[in-house]
Amino acid sequence: MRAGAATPVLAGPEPRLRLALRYLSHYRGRYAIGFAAILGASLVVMLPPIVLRDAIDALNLGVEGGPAPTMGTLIWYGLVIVGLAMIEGFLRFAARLLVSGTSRDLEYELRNDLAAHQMTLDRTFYLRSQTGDLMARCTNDLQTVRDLLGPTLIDLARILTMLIAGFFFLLTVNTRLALISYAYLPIVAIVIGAFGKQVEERYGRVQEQFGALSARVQENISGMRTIKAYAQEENETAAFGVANREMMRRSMSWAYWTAGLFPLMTLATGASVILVLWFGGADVLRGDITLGQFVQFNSYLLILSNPLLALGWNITVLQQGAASLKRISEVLSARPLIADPDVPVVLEQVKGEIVLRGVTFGYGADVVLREVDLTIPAGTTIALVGVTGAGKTSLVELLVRMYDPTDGEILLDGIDIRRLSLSQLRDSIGFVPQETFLFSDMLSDNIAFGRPGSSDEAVRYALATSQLENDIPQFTHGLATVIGERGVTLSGGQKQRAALARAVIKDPPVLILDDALSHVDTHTEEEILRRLSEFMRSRTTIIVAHRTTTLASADVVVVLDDGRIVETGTHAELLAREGMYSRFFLRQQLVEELVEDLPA
Ligand code: M5T
Ligand code: MG
Repeated sequence: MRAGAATPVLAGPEPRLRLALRYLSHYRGRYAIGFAAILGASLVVMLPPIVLRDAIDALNLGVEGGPAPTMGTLIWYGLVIVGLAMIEGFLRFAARLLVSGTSRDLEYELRNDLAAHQMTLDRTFYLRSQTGDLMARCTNDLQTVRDLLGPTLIDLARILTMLIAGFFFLLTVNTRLALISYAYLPIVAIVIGAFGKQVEERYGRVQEQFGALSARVQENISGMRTIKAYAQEENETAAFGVANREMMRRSMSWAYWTAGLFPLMTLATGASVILVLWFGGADVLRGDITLGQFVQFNSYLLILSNPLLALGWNITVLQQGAASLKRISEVLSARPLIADPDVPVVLEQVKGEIVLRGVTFGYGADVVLREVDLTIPAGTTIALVGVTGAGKTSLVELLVRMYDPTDGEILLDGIDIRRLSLSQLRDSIGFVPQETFLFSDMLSDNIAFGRPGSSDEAVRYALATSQLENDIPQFTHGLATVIGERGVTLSGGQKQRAALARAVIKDPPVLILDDALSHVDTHTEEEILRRLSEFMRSRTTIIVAHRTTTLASADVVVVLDDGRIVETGTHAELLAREGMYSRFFLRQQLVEELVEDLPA
C-alpha cells in the first residue's frame, strides 16, 4: 500500500488548461474587469516619463539661455506625475483585490467539486490511492492553484501589458533605441522557458513527496496501536526520517532553480541599460534626441525592469501551479467504474429475490469467485460458510456493487443490479460489513446514518435488536456520546452491534451480515439472533457465519470453497451428506463446547 499511488496520468497540458479555463470562465466578468483595470494601470504608468521629458526639455531651454520655466510650471509638472501615480496605484489595487478575491470564490467552488467528485469514486480508485496523498491534493495543491489563478494571473497580466505598452512608448521616442533595448528579450524568454520547465518538474516532485509524506503521517497515526504493540516506534520514526530527508532534497533542488532565476533576470535588465547608455548617449550628443527624451527613455527602462524581474518569479509560480493543477485534474478526471446506468430501472417495491448467474470475479488477475450460480428466494435466510479466503466477503460485496462481476450477472427481483440506480440498490440492502466503520460523531448519529431523522421508536427497536441497549448506560452521555475516530472508544463487540443497529434502522428488504457478530459473545449472539429472526421473517437475509446456532437456524446453507459453491441445502441435509459442511459444523461444535467448559 505504501508504494506510489498509481493514478491515471494525463498526457500534455490540455486537460490542465481546460480545467483552469472551465473554472475561470465561471467568473469571466470579474476577471475581465480586473484585466481592464490592469491594462489601464499599465498605460497610465507610461505617462509620467512624458511629463518628465517636457519638464527637463523646458529646463534645458532655460539653461541654454532660452525662456526659463516658472516655479509654478515645475510644480504643475510634479503634481501631474503624483496624480498619475495615484491613478495607477488605485487601478492596480482594485484589480488585485478583485481578482484575488475571485480566486477565493474559485477555490471554494473547486474544493466543493473535488469533495463531491470523490464521493462518486468507487473502491477501485481508493484501493490504488493513498489517503494522505489525496488530502495533500485537496489542500496544498488546491492552494497553489488558487494562487496561480489569483495573484499570479494578475501579475502576469500586469507584466505582459507593461512589456507590450512599454515597447510602443519606447518606439515613440526612438525606433533604433527601442529595438536595441528589446533585442535581448528573446534570450530572456529562452532562459525563462528553460528554467520554468525545470521548476515545474521539480515542484511536481516536491508535491508528490509531500503527498507520500502526508500518507505516511496519516498511516502512522491510524496505525499507532499496531506500531506500539509491536514496539516499532523507532523503525517508523527512522522510516519517516528517510521520507522527510527525501522531501528536503527535492525542495532544495527546486529552490536552486527558483533562486537562480532572479540574479539572471537582474543581469539581463542591467545589460540593456548599458546598451542604451552607450547608443543613446551618442544620440543626444549628435542632437538626434533631446536630453528630455533620453531621460524619458531611461525612465521607461527603469519602469520596465520591475516587470522583467517579476516575470521570472511569476513564471516559476505559474509552473508550480501547473504541476498542482495536474495533480488535481488527475483526481477530477478519474471515472468511477461503478456508476448509475443512464436510465435506471425503478423497482416499485423490492421483494428481495436474489439470483446469481455464472458469476465470476477477481481482483486483478486472481480469480476469487468462479461461475457461482445461486438463487435466494425472497424472504429466506441463507448462511454462507467457508474457510477463510473462500470468497464470502467478495460475494456479498458484489451484491451491493462494491465491484461488478467480471462475468455473469446478479439479479434483484429479476433485474440485473447494474440496471438499477445505486441509491435504490443500496437503500434496499442493509449491509453490515466484516470491518465496521464508525464516524467520530454521536452514537445516535452513527446508528441513524442511513436514515437521518429516524423516530425514537425506530432507534429503540434497532438498539434492542442489536442488543446495544444494555451497553448504553455505560456511556457517559448515553446515545449522545461522541465516539472516537473510527469508533476507537468502543469495544469490538460494541462496534459490531452499532453497525448492526445501523443496518436494522434502515428497515431494508435485504439484510447482509458479513461475519458481523464475530466479536459478540455466544450468549449475546443468541439473543440477537432470536430478536433478528423476528425482524428477518419477511426479509431476505444472508449471514456469513461460523457459529453453530446461526448455521442451524438458517433456511439454507451454502458452502463456498475456493470461490466455488460446493454444497447447498438445509442444515439437516448437509449434515446427513457428511461432506465438507458436516466436517466444518462438527469441528465448530467441538470448539464451542471447549470454550463453554473453560472457566470464566
Ligand atoms: C477472497 C482476495 C483475498 C482472498 C480472496 C477483499 C479482497 C480480497 N482479496 C483480494 O485480493 N483483494 C481484496 O480487496 O480474495 O477474499 P474474501 O472474499 O475476503 O474471503 P472470505 O471473506 O471468505 O474470508 P474471511 O477471512 O473473511 O473468512 O484470497 O486475498
Ligand atoms: Mg470475509
